[in-house]
Amino acid sequence: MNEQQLQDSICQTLEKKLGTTINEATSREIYIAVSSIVKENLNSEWLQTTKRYKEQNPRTVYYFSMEFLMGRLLESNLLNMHWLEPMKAALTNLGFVPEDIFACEQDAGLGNGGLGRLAACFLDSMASLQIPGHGYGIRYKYGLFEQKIVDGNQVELPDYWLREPYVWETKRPDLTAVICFGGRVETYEENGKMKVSLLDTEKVAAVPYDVPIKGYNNETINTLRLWSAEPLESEDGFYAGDKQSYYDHLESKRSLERISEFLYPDDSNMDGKMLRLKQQYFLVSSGLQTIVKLFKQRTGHSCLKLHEYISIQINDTHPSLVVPELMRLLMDEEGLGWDEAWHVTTNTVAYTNHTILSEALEKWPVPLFSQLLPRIYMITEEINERFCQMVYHDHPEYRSVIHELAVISYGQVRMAHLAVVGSYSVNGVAKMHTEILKRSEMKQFYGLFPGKFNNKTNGITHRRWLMQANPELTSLINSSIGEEWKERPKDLIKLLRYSKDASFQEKLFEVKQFNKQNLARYIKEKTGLIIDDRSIFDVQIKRLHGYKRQLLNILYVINRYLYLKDHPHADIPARTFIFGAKAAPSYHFAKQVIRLIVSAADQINNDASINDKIKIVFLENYNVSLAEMIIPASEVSQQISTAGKEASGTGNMKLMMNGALTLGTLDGANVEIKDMVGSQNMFLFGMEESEIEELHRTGGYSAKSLYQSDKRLHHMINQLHDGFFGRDELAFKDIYYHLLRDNDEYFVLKDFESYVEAQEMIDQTYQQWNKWQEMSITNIAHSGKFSSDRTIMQYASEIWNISPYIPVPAKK
Ligand code: 26W
Repeated sequence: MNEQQLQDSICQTLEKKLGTTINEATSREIYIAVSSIVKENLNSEWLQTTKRYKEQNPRTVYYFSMEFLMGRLLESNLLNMHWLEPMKAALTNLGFVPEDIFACEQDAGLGNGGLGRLAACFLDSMASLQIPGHGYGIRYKYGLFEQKIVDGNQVELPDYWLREPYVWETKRPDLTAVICFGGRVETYEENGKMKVSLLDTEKVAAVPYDVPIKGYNNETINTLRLWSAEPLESEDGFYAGDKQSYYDHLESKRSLERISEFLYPDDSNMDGKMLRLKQQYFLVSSGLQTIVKLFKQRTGHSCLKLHEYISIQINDTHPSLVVPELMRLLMDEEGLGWDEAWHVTTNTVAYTNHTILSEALEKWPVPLFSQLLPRIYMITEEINERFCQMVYHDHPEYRSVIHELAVISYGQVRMAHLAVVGSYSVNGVAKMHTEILKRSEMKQFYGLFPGKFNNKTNGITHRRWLMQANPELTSLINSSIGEEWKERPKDLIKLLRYSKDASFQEKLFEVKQFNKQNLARYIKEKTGLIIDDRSIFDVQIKRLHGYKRQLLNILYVINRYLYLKDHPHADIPARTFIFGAKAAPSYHFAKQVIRLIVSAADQINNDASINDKIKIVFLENYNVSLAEMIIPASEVSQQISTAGKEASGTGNMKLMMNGALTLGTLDGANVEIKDMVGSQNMFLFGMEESEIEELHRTGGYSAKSLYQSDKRLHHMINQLHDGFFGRDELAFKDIYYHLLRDNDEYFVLKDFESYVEAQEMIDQTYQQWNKWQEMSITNIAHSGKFSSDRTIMQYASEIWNISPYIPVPAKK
């Protein structure tokens, strides 16, 4: 549709559907009109794709994830449909600001951070590469909490994102599945075969809500299927009047419906909550039941061939119950024998590991697990038994460590072991991360199954993170190297030709200034703070966690401030330090760090004596939409995790793609960024992973002696309780103890000096205008490698055995 047609269509929709006119409509009504026009248009293409899939029955991948951090969908749908430009024009003609209309959409915040956003980027890439691939997740009523800062502290508000109807979803009650919890297992014999039945279970309905995932510049629309727990309408759901009272019955029904109520806000901290295990089984069972049913309908084959048509990728261990649940369906429902079912299962399931932090490894206490899922527990025990037998007989060299490898051990079910044993592929998310898995974390499993292990370095969709978030940079790129890069992001490398081109550098600078002014305006609106758009925009945006070391950043800022107090005329460029970070509600230390950042901001932003050389901005409620505004305006990208701790990172890629220079450690995918751009185009600092390992091994690190011997550190750390923060004197004692008494788990003090040096390099380099631009262009040019299209191509060919479709050239 062209501009005029869109305009007419908006007016018609307002009148017919919303009973209003263009002159009276609110922004929200315009948003509803526009998005329903888009949705209607997608629906017919969606049907076509589904029809094609039905007829051709291609190999399909299902991406199982407890989190999909989708953000807003209107603008990305418009972009992928090639409607973005005409729609923006239509809205402008009608007297509206397109960005204000897009902002009426609530973020779908169904994820915590990196893992959930990765899943969203993967959906975009699968559809854009025309890979038959669908997402299966949970339709949480409440997404990740909304963060407010009140009196310097984080407070959490519920994110009731479904308050208004969600335009993008279609409820599919016809595909409802029934999920059973609890009960008891009875075995009996039938025709000489052992049969199992599960009795007296509590049942809940799983109702899917489908969201279309539109590919860029093609006709493919895949599906994100989100499951919602709802009351069962069958007789089973009614009160039978026997064992329980009516009210107890209602109560237990209610508790089952709470399964899809909210997303757990903990990222990287395993908490053995029964409800979370319920959520995991709920997702896995509804998804698998549907897949098996559809497979039989479409192919007419027995499930013995399931793995020839289907792969299931599990996003971390959260959905690893797919292994015993698929075994259950194949044996108890489809009549396969153990060996047949095991063959199918272990050729269907593939597992991605996203973390090596030990506190994040999922383990469930046996009593909880077996009570909630008695049949699944039986099968898991059998998997464990057979696996241990196999190791004992076939790998005598591992006999002494069987208890370390077992799926069930020390009264716990270890989900990572279940996932490794039950899948045909295990992948890490960056080269370094996969090497650590093979070398240490999963060393023994790697010894047993070397062929299963592989790397798939993460990626991000360049459509959302460059084309959509940064249209000005996109136009600049188009005008110099053409538009092929949109379909072949590696073509961005052609920009290298312009790295020293004065006119290109000037234009890049202007684009950055434009985006910085835009962000400065937003900051002023939200916080009242006026920031200098000529200062260096230095950002650290990610979940708050000890290992990500926001503490290192803010301690450095305090240190810089103390220096400026002593040297008010020092010739260093002004810097704006921008933070965005949510802390898990129960993570005390992380919340203290937020308080420290906000208190430091309070103190430093209001001290006129340093001539506005430092501003600190803590932006509340960091989420996908805020990231889309911050990233294009960023110049320094802080990726400063303790080496060996960040599995990959994906914010590092988004920032690099938008021309920010990385201040980072050799960790996660920073290593691969370095491989591409070279260390001369980044600011690297800090210990390497091997040095840290060495310190751990020898116990050769004492934060206290460093503190005692280093004057600067001493002075700075003392500020934590020496009156710098006035009323907050006692507030930061936990951070103080964390650093000194608990020996600085993440080596903040150890890396401090090297960090300061890297920061000084940044100040110097920024003053060499041409050099900075050149470095920035070099980073953008190499960022094509980090498109999730590359990642998905690798999953498709190396894990899923699905041939990606070669896209046709862009429509003009
Ligand atoms: C059980 C609680 C829990 C919840 C979430 C444990 C672990 C997680 C995730 C694995 C945490 C996560 O998001 N990991 C991040 O995954 C990104 C995508 O692969 C990586 O880029 C990040 O480095 C990694 O921290």
